[in-house]
Amino acid sequence: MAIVVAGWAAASPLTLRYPRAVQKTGRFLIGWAKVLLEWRNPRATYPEKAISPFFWPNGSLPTSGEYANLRDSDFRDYTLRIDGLVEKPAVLSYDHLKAMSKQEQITQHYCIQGWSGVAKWGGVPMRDILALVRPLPQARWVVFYSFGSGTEGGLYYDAHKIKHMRHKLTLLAYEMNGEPLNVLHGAPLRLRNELELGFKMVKWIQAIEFVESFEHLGAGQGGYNEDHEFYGYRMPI
Ligand SMILES: Nc1nc2c(c(=O)[nH]1)N[C@H]1C(S)=C(S)[C@@H](COP(=O)(O)O)O[C@H]1N2
Ligand SMILES: [Mo]
Repeated sequence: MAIVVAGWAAASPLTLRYPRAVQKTGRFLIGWAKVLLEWRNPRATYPEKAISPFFWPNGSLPTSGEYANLRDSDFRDYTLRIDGLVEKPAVLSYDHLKAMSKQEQITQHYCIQGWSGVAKWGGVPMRDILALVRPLPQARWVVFYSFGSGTEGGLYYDAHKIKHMRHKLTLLAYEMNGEPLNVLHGAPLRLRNELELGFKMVKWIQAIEFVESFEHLGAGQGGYNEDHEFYGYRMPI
């Protein structure tokens, strides 16, 4: 412990000064190992009795008038825009999404801060969305844009590997524990990608874009927390 604390104290002046370089060095040193970890499926589903009585919330709620109006009319007028590198861009209404075939799963959510929680999620599998919009061969990443901002301002977003969107547990969830998803946990729609950590599961989704690379978005690191908190863009559990 003493060695770890001493090493941390000695390195901090440098790591605080050059966080982006530390982020890139980390990716170089262990990024490949994280890719290997994505091959393993997490212990995916749990029984009803495992559902957590309290599920910790995280993130800043959207503050825009647009979001407030949608929320006040129970998301009746909500539409999800899906575009970018796809054959058939789409704008799907809340009713349309709920009329698509629903999938339910009980899974564990892991936040990088160290807490976790089990909940039942219900929604539209991303593979069905892919079948609808038909991504072009160049599409490698799928970017989820929120209605909400991150803690330091600027739109919250995150990019996901397209392969993960075909995973059987990747969901656009509109239900949590059998109830319509509440505002705190991401209404009307939030992502579940059970292969990744919590910060990648964008809440209050307003649009989805298929891209070849994410370098032109934000600070170019693949997501809000990757840009602002220097996290890696792949965070397998
Ligand atoms: N739009 C948006 N989505 C977000 C966040 C956020 O700040 N803004 N926080 C993320 C983090 S760090 C976690 S752990 C989960 C928390 O989901 P929960 O509030 O349903 O527990 O949401 C993720 N999605
Ligand atoms: Mo998190």
